[in-house]
Amino acid sequence: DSRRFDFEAGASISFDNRPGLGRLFDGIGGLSGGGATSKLLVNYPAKERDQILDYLFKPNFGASLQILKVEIGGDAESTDGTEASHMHNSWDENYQRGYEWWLMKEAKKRNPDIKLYALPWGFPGWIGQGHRSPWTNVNVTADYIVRWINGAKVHHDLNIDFVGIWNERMYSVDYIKRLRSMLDERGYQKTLIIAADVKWEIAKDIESDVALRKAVHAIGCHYPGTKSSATAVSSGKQLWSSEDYSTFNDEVGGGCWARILNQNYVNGHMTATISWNLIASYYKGLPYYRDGLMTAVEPWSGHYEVETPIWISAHTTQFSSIGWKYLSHGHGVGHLPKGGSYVSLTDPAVKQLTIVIETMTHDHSKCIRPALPKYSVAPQNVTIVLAGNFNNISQMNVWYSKLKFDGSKSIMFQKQNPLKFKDGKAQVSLGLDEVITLTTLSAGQKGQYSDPPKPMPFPLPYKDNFESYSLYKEPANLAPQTGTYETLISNGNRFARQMQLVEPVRWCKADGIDKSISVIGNQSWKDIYVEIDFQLSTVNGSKGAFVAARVDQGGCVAFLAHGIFFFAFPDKFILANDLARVTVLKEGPLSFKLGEWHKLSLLIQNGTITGAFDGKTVCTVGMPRRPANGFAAIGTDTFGLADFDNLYLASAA
Ligand code: 147
Repeated sequence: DSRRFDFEAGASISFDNRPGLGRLFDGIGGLSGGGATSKLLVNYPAKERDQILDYLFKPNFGASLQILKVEIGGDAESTDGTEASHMHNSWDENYQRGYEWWLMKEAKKRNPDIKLYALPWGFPGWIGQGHRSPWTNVNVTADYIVRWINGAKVHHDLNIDFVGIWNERMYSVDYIKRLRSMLDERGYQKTLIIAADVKWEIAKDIESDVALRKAVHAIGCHYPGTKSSATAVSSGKQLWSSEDYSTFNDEVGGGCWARILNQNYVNGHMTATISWNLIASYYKGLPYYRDGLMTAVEPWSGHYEVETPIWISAHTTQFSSIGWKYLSHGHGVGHLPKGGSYVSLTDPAVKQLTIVIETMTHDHSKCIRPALPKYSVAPQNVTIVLAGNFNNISQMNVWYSKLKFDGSKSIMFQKQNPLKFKDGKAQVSLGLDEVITLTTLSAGQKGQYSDPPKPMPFPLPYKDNFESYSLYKEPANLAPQTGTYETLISNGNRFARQMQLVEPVRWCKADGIDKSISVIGNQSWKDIYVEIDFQLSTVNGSKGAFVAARVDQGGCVAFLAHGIFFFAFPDKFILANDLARVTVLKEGPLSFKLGEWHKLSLLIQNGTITGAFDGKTVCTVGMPRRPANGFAAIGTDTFGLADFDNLYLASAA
């Protein structure tokens, strides 16, 4: 092995198409949903919102993503909130809800070639037909999903390229086959199935079932830790890391993303990697704060942060296209002698060449999961040898990043002098925690807008009469954790209605309770005043409504939230220390009718809780020790229709 002898001068790694190319490249993407991860992005000021969307989607500008994966809303909590279903009930169909339609259109405006991929987490209750599974009647579920795909086309002119099965839950082989046949029957032959967004287990089923093999386009695995199963590799299917990353987006997050973008192919033959999530646009205090490619949590100020994973993405996305191919292992793809990895990609004509090298150290590139086995990386010199079609390349453009952990500023996606090749050879010197792209392409740009506005806390006082929203949209800043809220109009007045009638087919593993809750504001609030007008519907109504403060949690465990909850029922009020009302602080009489508007307010100030109904105090109670702080919230006692209007929040500090 000649490499042993010139090791000091630098081991050689060669890039050669002659032994044959590797797999087709399917792209790098981001995931909006699973759930409500883009919630706060929607009502950003137009200028900053457009800038953010450019950083995510605009080609040759920022992350320049090649795939956008979205949740098919299911009216169920799916991590940071619920996303609205297009069919709350079997008799209902509506394609104007939520924000994923809008997001897909914004992505397509910027990059018409971006691929769209959709996947459900939870489902509305009626899909389960009395069971906690979407597989009770696979025809019903396939119809529900194909309607969504058809709605995308008919109402938004969006072609959905890929559709998944059931996020991280057991798939049904019968369903997958039925989904395929129904897509074909309804003209969606081009919408391809990715299965099954769990681990690699479906590879075994595909091995033994020809019809399933035909139905499935690619195998999607979550958090593969850069590895795939032998059965998956030999299945002949494209392999995707269809959800990955989910790591705090500081420098370590950037390191994680750099390592897995390369090594998912090097170790696992995966040809697409999708970040959960696309953009961290959910309140601090909800699960997995900042686990996105960038952060935008202040629609009121317009402040946002472009984080390291944006520029790490750019190293691959700005110099590759879906339909390019990786070079083959050992001839342009592999591990570096002293640690780190490299991949390379070429266009269909095998003329262009893009090489991405990463040297992420262990502790600076840990992802949330799975555990990262120990390994070491040392600085090294490497001789790049270009062979075959690439032998006559005389220079390559160089893009460089170095993640810093010593307090100094990281260097992100910096264009450097081209690397000159002599007889197809050039030396590169590699340090630690670096990403280097060498490319024959001359496009590429580090997009830059002037600094966004300064950060600001959630503004108080805050008023929302819901008049500014389009019909069926979710009110801004109210983040539903269970239940689903949308803007409706009656006698010229817009208000928010809780729409969900029955328990969903949950995605969350915990059982939950049948109350709905939307949180708003700031999880660090202590003393606060919260006011809402509400009415309980005479038909399919919820049994009661509440306002709350100091709500300490959301997400899959929202039903366990503690806080101060002030419930109104037609015949009584209940003040409770938790959403489930395990601890009741005070109860008393109240009298009102269904189908009438009333005002409910809650004040927490100087250790005292005051609850009022239609402006009259009905209870005054000492504030219990816990919780010390939390969100404001509104909600319903049971699923069922209830209307809300004139939300008002004010400081009581
Ligand atoms: C994933 C979900 O698919 C996402 O919606 C989001 O919740 C994300 C947050 O990291 O996690 O679900 C997983 C939850 C737990 C594991 C893997 C994925 N796990 O423990 O291995």
